[in-house]
Amino acid sequence: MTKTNTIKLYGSALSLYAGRARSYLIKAGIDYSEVIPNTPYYAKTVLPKAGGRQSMPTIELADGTVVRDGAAIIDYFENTSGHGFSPSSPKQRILSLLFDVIGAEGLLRPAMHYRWNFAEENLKYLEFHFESMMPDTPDRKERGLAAANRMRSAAIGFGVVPSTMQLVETLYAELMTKLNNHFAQQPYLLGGKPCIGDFGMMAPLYGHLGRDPKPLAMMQQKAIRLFRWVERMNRPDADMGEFASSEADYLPDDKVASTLIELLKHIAIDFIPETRAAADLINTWLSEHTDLEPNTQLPRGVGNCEFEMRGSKISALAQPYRFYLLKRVQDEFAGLYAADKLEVQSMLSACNMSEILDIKLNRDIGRHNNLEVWA
Ligand SMILES: N[C@@H](CCC(=O)N[C@@H](CS)C(=O)NCC(=O)O)C(=O)O
Repeated sequence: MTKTNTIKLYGSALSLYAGRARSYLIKAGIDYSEVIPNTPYYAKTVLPKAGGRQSMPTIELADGTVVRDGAAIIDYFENTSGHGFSPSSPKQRILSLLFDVIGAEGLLRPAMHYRWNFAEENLKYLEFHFESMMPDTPDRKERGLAAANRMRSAAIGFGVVPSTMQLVETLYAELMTKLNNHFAQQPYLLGGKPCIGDFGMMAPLYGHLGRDPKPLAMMQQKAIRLFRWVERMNRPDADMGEFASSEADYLPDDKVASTLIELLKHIAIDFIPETRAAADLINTWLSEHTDLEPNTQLPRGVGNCEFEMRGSKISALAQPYRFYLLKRVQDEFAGLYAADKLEVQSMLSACNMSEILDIKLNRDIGRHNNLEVWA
């Protein structure tokens, strides 16, 4: 039975971004009910308060307040409950926010590839879920199929095409190994407790890569420790029985595991060139759109940027939202003491990630009416 008077999470089991908010709600012990946003009530009452943008996750509080966007949802609860999932020391704070960007925006290629390009393993499963997301009308099946087809073609925009598939697979196999190595040493990214970055990483690693049949089987067979992290992230307790130490807290003294540095070095292979190319393209676009009024909604993408990695050319949608999240890392860095800045710089340089502090858009992004907007 759906509980009344609790928080409603509008999402779907299949949704990449809903997986991030759901995991947070579970770990924070917040009572919630998950509902698919396909009802007349949602359309009439919730959607207008969500800036008119139908995106999952969106939450509705008992008093009718609506918060749309995964980062905003987590911010809302962090702000009202004392920042329980934000570490307090400099390197760990930076990494927590950086993994949030990487999870939300940086792993879309493997997430889309292993969902959409394995029909034999995934198709029936996807059809069921897309149909379930549609209102219960006689044409539910057709509408589900149409929505699935729209998503399949949108996925190509992130840069997975026949000529890049092999590279996407190779990089993902290496990523699984690096993640697996880390989660063999530590239950969560920063030790015995999840941080904001863990929730960000749940976006691609649960809804798609840790749940769709094809990549789930791969993860269970090739990266058991990573699979356990995914499972752990959806459980209310720390769920780390296989680790000898049971300290449910971040590593002491701002320590960062060496396995995390190795992981970031690998992620930098495409994250850095893509971030640089996307910023260039969006900044050019901004210079051609100087008449945008403040509070104009951000477009999802402004066109495709091109970059090279491991000798292959990739063309991928340049999304301003990546820079909305990245600015949070940069703002955090700007507020550090000089000595802490040096420590953070040396850590980022060891992972080939130094540039993330400098790559910026020429116009700030804010939030208005539950939408990300140009400031
Ligand atoms: N920035 C948003 C993105 C949410 C998002 O794109 N969700 C997908 C499902 S995983 C969706 O609802 N897409 C439909 C749309 O954006 O119109 C967040 O982090 O919550």
